[in-house]
Amino acid sequence: KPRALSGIQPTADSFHFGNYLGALRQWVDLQDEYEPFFFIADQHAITVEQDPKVLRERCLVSAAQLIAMGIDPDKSAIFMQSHVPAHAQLGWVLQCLTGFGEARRMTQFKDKSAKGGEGAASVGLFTYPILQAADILLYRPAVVPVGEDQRQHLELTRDLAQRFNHRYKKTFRLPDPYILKATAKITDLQEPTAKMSKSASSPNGIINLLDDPKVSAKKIRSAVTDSGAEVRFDTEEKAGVSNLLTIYSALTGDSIASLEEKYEGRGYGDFKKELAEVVVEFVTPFRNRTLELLEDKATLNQVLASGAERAAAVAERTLADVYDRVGFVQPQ
Ligand code: AQP
Repeated sequence: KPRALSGIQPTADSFHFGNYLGALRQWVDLQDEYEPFFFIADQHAITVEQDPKVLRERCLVSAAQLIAMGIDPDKSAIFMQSHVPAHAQLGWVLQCLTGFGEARRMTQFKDKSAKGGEGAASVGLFTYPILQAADILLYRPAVVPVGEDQRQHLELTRDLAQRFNHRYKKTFRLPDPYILKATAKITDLQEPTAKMSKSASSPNGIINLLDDPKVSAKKIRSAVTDSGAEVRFDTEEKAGVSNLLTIYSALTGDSIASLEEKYEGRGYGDFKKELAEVVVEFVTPFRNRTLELLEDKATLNQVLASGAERAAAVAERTLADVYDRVGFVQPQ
């Protein structure tokens, strides 16, 4: 089977609808067709300051959420990035292959360092896309399921793979991003042209999977729409309504067209109220399952240990090839 690989940062108390609909749902769907490797990017998390106690807790909550949403530890290797040292080791080799100007062009660094100024950002935040390239290339995956915001990093990954293959010997597979157009960018409920993001200005713009379902329902009901009254998909004129339609369609499997028809002649109030019910129906069992899984930390840790073992077996083989090809002496 071809492999699939992706990761997610454990940097919030809960994953949000952007993470879920943009990427994580695809992880679940790809499990049968691909050999999947899914990791929690704790090393990426510390590119910005983290409270160690909170980070450790969030790592386990992240693992529990992945399992609760349907990532099956028997099918998929679920692991912590830091448990597989080959990520950081290949990251170094790839850093030596990356141009400074090339790294500078990454828009996410520009965005994320904008607040405190470039001088205040860590070097790790700057080189993070290169570590991400290592995360991916180690597993020689065919596809990397991510949201639209990761497209540029995937392009860098392909460039670095190609450069290495060309300079040394064909070692890496050029991975394709797996981005579902319909849900590639879920937007903020209060600011419907911006990406739904944990660093959003208002918590009311984000639906967290682990929030109290009543709170999520309220956030949907108070989502920003427009002064019109027609439930119609139009990202230019009706960004808010379009985003809600996207979420509605993704959660129910109903097509956008059928939803437009369903709400024809009815106002936004009805539409939002019924979407809120759909959301509650989705998040309630998810949240209960996650909390249940968190009661048995020993089992969670065991899933992570066996995931890391499976991942390391693949990653170490790739790293050995890389070390050999760049001219390192093999330890005897
Ligand atoms: N709004 C979104 N729409 C679609 N996909 C999204 N992803 C994130 N936000 C959206 C996808 O989720 C996966 C995990 O992303 P991450 O671990 O890099 O988390 P993130 O991008 O740091 O999440 P945030 O909330 O967007 O954080 P900040 O505020 O730090 O930028 C990725 O596949 C991503 O594409």
